[in-house]
Amino acid sequence: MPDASHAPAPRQLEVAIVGGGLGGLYAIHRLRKLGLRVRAYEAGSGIGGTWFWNRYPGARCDVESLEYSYSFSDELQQEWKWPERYGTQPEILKYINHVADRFDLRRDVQLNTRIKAATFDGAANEWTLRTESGEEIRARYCIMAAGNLSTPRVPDFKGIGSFKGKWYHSGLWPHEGVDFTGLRVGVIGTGSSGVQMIPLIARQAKHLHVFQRTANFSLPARNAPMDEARESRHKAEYPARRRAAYDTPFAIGGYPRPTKSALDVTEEERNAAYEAKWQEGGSISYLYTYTDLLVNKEANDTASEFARNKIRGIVKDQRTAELLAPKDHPIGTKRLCLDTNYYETYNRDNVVLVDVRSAPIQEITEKGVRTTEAEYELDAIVFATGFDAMTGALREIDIRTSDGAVLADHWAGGPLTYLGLMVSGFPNMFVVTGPGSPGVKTQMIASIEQHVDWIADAIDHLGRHQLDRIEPSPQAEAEWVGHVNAVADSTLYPLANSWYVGANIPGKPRVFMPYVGGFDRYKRHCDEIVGKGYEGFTLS
Ligand code: N01
Repeated sequence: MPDASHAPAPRQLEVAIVGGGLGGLYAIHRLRKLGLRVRAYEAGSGIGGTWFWNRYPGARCDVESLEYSYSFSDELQQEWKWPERYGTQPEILKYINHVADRFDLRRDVQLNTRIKAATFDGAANEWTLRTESGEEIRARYCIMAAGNLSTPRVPDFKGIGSFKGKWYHSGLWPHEGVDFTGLRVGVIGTGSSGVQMIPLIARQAKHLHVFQRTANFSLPARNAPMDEARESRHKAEYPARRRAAYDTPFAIGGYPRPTKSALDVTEEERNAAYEAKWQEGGSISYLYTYTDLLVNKEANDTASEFARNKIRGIVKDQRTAELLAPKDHPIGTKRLCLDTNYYETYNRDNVVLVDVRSAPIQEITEKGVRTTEAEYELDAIVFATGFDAMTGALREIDIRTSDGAVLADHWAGGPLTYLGLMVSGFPNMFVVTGPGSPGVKTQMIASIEQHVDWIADAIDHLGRHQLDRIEPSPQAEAEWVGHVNAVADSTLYPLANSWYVGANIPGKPRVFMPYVGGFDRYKRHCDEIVGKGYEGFTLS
């Protein structure tokens, strides 16, 4: 029997942070500046969160590297050199490690530590976190920075245990890499991860079957080595560029705001504009062609059809081209993919697209994948099947309070938050880029910095006023959730079966989770709430 008297005393902190990715690391830096005792707990054996886990071939950020970086230190943004227009996973992980060293963050990150439970003691106003190995950590505040796309999901296919080959998930990629040379490979899933890895796996594998249930729109990334002149110009104007970016819906600068409706111009003019954006590369650029692509179906149809025609022009086999041309959702209402030679890959002799919408996967067999039509013999299967997005990471932690509130119950019908930052009934627990926040619809690091700054200011405010508890009112929370949904309903986003609504997880309540009103509006709103004395929150 373990002797309780020999159990180590719980660690006492002011702020406990769950997650050692971009959010958790910035929280350490920011809160330390307030003189607080903080520590982040990270399940992985290294820092970096999403960029630590997602090591599949071709993993790369779809926001340009000059934008996708921390802005909190001008020295940092001046000294770091991005070699390419879009950062690869190894480059971004190297950057994150550099940041950790430069700001001495590692000493407050505990690796290989998964938080399994978090309980709030209402009398002491204190959270107790419990790790998988039973360690306890006590802290007045808890910051959940556990990521939005950090709970990989392998569909519950019958027979998966019987497969004699090897299988992988994009979000749990082996550190040593995978050599597919000479192998018969199957990739299941054609979201951003699948679209990035398929061209590279096709070049290595003997044969590649791509199992597609739903076609996704993908635009050319037009990746290239960093243009030095552009980099110097950008760096010379970094602070102003960041400010300008924060004044846009996606928190990404450098794209002129559209001024016209797609329906106010001739077809010829429209197609010329889409063509220019297609050649320029990048998703924001394309969606910024006209003001109404995400709010007016008729306008969107023009952009969707242009992209479909591009696919028809690239892919030689017209049956394959039609399968790849998405028709079930307006362009941009699911996360737009960016690719390098994705559609071209289907012109290779060793690549076959299998439509598992019309003939669904029935089971994984010893030999490979069996659909209702055929069995495909494979040596390796890659699941690019996505994540339990936005709520998965918190669902895996047993979060409750001493007066009986359980987060899983509170969120049974879908996640409820105020500003995406806090949950009613769960005082002193903050969430970084959670449901109800614009995070996933923006340049993520901008949202992370804005959220963490807001949280740090709130904690500082409480300290300066000898207060030790903050929580949103149920009414403020309900109004925010209503607003998030009303904003989504005024757009075309709800027309897509995406992970934004939890559609990829069987049984998950269908609720629109991200705030799509724009980073600029959101940031102003958060600031106004502070200006009104933390309106909607109870401070005590
Ligand atoms: O996952 P996804 P992801 N049978 O959920 C299919 C970010 N990200 O890892 O649409 C057959 O988008 C599923 O089909 P369907 C980015 O925000 C960014 O690719 O459900 N197929 C879909 O095709 C992105 O949006 C970057 O019908 C099944 C695919 O698997 C998010 O992460 C790179 C299936 C899952 O697509 C997630 O992207 C990578 C089944 N049972 C990721 N279950 C960049 O920055 C699922 N699928 C570039």
